Amino acid sequence: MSIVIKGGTVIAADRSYEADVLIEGETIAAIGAGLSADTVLDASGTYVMPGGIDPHTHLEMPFMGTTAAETWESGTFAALSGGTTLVVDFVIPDDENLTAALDAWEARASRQASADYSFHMCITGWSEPIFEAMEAVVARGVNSFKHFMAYKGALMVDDDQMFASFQRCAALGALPLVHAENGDIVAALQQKFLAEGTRGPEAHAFSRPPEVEGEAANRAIMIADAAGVPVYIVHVSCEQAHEAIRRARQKGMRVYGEPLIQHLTLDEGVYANTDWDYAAQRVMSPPFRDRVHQDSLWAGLAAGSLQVVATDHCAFSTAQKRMGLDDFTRIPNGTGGLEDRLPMLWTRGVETGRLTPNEFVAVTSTNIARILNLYPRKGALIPGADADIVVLDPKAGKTIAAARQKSIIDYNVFEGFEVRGLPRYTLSRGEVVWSEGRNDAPRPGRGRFIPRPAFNPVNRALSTWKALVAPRAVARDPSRMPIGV
Ligand code: DUC
Ligand code: ZN
Ligand code: ZN
Ligand code: ZN
Repeated sequence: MSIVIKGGTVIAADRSYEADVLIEGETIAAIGAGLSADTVLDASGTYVMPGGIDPHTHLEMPFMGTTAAETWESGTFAALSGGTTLVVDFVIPDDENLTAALDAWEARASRQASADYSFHMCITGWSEPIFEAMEAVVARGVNSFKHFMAYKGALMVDDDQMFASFQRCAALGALPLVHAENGDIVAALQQKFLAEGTRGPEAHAFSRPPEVEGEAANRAIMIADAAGVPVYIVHVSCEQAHEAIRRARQKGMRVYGEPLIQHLTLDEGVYANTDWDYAAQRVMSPPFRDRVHQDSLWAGLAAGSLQVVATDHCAFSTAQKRMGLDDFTRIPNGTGGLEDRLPMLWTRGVETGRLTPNEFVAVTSTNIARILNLYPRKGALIPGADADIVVLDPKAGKTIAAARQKSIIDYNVFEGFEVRGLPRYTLSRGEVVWSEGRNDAPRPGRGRFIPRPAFNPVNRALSTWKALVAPRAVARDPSRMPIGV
């Protein structure tokens, strides 16, 4: 069984050209002129791109006394309908048994996912068993570990725990990720606003100003430098954090920054809305910021100081949000975006001239494939790669509406936004899994776990702490060279 995508313009991160794409089985067989196959997909007038990769989701995650309502079934189908073919979800362990948590995530995902998936492991404490378990986790194809610098008393790790874990990542060839917000300051500000009687969603934003994010981003970067390991900062929302990343990269450090489509397009004014539900539905951490910060994030994507656009899809129903009706600190944190990321970024980024189509591909797919060691199986349209493809029609548009979405959430933070750049087709490992009006049902269980092997350890500290981390002699496997995006 072969498929040819005919008559479109192939958009890669580094060039654009007119060509047909031939798919045999699950992979790309050839790209060129005049190709033929059993099935022809008409791509005239469209852009043919590597499927979107969303490296930041929380499907069915237990969090803040409830569980994110978006399931693996609904979330991965929403992803495919919006051109995203791979999600990387965060495993949160209950205790020191990291592999048991990985089993639990894998069980949910394998039964329900219609898109491919991969995992990051969260490090929420530090102990000998966790140190040992990290190696077993890497052996199972999870080469990245996330650290929360916020959520004090719950998920937060402190500096000594983070430094220990970062050193372990360095030795294992794994990539540390951080949620950069100073959890001590957030906790103090939350208490201050509650004590003053400011209990609504607006206080959520007041309690998490850009300074707490900038401080934590700087601290994580310096700790990574001391440990001699690259670091990836999730949901960069403000200039202060972006500035820290820019400065570190300019000094030669491997530091990566990921803005979310929500922070690029929504601003803090949403928290002043007098409709409590409307404001609470938009409570996430970090909160949305003003336009100055949005401009900084857009500039970073164009300049290359920020590399990836994700969603942090962590979607709660309105009923769940109401857990915080009289106390903003109890509103479950999180917003959705999986289904809308590509069209929103196309409309607000490419159509406005802020990003080129090639930059769009880089920040939605290719860069993160390289950073997470998925490349070139994912993130590239080249012979031999998985045929994960989005055929994006720049003229096809819609008005975003919760009433018509694939996500099972009862609202959408982009409600009423006009977007263009919808997928005419989405292919996952050679199968047409979405075509408007035709493939419009989820196929639970067809998604596969995609393992991500460790990198060769980098072990290069630039700071005066260098002596703490003597470089280890490692056998260099050229297929696993360190990331560089
Ligand atoms: N932020 C959120 O808004 N939700 C999930 C976790 C996080 O860090
Ligand atoms: Zn400690
Ligand atoms: Zn986070
Ligand atoms: Zn998150």
